[in-house]
Amino acid sequence: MTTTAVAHPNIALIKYWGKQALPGNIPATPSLSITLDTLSSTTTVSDSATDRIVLDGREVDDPKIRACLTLLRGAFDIPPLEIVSENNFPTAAGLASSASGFAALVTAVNAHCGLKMSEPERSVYARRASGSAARSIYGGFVGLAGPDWIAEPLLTAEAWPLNVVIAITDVERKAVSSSAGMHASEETSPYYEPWVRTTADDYLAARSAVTDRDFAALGELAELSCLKMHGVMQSSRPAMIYWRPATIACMHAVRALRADGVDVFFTIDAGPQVKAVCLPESLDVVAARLAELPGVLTTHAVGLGDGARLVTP
Ligand code: 2P0
Repeated sequence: MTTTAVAHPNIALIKYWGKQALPGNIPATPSLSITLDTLSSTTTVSDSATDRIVLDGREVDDPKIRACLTLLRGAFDIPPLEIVSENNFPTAAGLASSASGFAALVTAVNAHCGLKMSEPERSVYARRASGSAARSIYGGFVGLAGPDWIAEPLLTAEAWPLNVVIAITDVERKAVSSSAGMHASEETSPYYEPWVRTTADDYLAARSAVTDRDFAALGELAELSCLKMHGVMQSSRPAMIYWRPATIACMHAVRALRADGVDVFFTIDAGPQVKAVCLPESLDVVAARLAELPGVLTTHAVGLGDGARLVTP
């Protein structure tokens, strides 16, 4: 018997960067994300003589997946498993494959082994594997905030169907993992403390903007959160400078489009790609403008999608 689950990556509009000095991979900052459609991780779990992990066709010994299984086995009786996971987007492209991967893994193991976990419980195990994965349990707009740090669905994809144009500006794998980068920021950035202190207000304002479907307010907060996070990254030792010339060109292009009355804003994660979030009527003009910029290698236009779910009965 095999069990298959699918989950999508999410993009944080209010960013998670930094962890609390507590066990359980607890973020230092609340975050608010949109779950995408089209891009997905598909994870199939089956019984096996020993644990076996196959990622995108290659058998791997992935310490984060092992740690996730160990954590689940601390609470549940789980036999040795074969885990086969495929992303339909390049892992190297900086599109948060750990978020969709762990949301799909926890969902598949939960069903396969009859663990009977609720969505909030799955969100906690996904978060402990990778903070952003907590959010991919749900679709649409999702919050992740204290005191419990369990993801919370805020608005469905259908309720506010935004689009995202992802501009790929570099396909090299990132040099520093997010966990290591966050640790460097916690230890060395003079802006880390004010970053953490001010994120709660950004989160609450963004939450209201989502509830009110106020695109301009959400966009202003999202760009602010993105640039503040990159300010922390760039002021860490060693500095994390994720932007390429094309990354900056995309930011200016988005701002120029907005000055011309197009509803669009940008966000950038721990990598060089730019995600331009727009209303459906602006999708074509945003995609065309970003695609023509020098240094933009490819663009992907996607919509908002659903949470992690089973694809087998
Ligand atoms: C986010 N990022 O909110 C932020 C913005 C990257 C930049 O969550 O250490 O891979 O596994 O909990 O989830 C990436 O961090 O970190 C991330 P871990 P994760 O989407």
